[in-house]
Amino acid sequence: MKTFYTDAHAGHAPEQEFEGGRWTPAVEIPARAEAVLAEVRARGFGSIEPPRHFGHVPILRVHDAGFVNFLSTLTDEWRRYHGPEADVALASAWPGRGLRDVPTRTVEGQIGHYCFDTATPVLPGTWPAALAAANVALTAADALARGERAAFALTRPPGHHASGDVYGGYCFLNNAAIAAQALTDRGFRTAVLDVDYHHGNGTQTIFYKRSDVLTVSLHADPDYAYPHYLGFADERGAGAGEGFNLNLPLPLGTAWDGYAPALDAAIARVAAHRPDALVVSLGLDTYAGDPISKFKLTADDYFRMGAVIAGAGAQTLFVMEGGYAIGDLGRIAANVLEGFLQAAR
Ligand code: OKP
Ligand code: ZN
Repeated sequence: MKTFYTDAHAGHAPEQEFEGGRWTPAVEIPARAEAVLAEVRARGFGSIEPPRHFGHVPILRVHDAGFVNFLSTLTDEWRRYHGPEADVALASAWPGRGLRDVPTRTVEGQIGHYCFDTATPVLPGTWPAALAAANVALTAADALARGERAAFALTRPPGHHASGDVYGGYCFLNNAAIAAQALTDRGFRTAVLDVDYHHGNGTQTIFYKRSDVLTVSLHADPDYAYPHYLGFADERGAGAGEGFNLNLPLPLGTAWDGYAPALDAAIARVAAHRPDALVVSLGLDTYAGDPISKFKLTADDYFRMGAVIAGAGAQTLFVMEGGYAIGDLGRIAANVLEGFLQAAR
């Protein structure tokens, strides 16, 4: 299995995030991807290749042009408003209920329209890094189109919280959705399986009214976990997409005994869709040692996860999402890939 990677992600290196009423050390940092890269290289799964550049067209298949324009010019506009030294763009106000969600002339009004939380600082290097991650995912998708059984897009920043026109949750461009759309555009019947601890609200929203791309997610119940406002079991898709979104919210403290039956149900739904391509949003924050999450999977459980995913029988694109236990992150990511490869042969 090839891995696709570029060090361009390191341009997005937040020092702090605003969460829980205070500035805390950022957890979505370059060391995450570097740890995974080192372990994937050490295990020798296959070559590690740089992305090619696909331009804005495949990104605009998923994201709104105004949103892409806003993100790509945000630092410039932020500095115009807050002064040349300002390098952390973060919303201070949102168009909540009763207010008018209108396009305003200045960045302070626009940022609350395009962002949904305070945990996602935009720095001068953020847009190039986000663009590079989308290109990593697109290059890996192209490997599937060329016939590869599987590929690993080692992306950061992650993507699954970003919808067509809203960013947040450390995510800017939805790498997995962009890849899933590119595969669909090349004639693949496509499903997305999201195993990140947090519900992939962006991915769900992007495909919610469509039956061509199935979206399935296992995650911490939004009743107690971020992103709080989406990811409940009764969200099944709408219109033509009715029945093509499956949420499997899980309780606090879920370990493999509770996780495995839900993963089996998820894979059964995926297999019933008969996809040619399966895009896996590979979040690794379900790990017992994760600093921001409350599930209890062990390092060995990730071999099992990879093997179960192979059972879907589709060409599989792993796209990295969250996972913050940096000391073990490489090992658990590689365990998924190794479990998959052993079961898929
Ligand atoms: C991104 B990904 C919990 C605060 C959560 C944002 C989490 C974003 C997760 N106390 N803050 O899905 O791993
Ligand atoms: Zn997560």
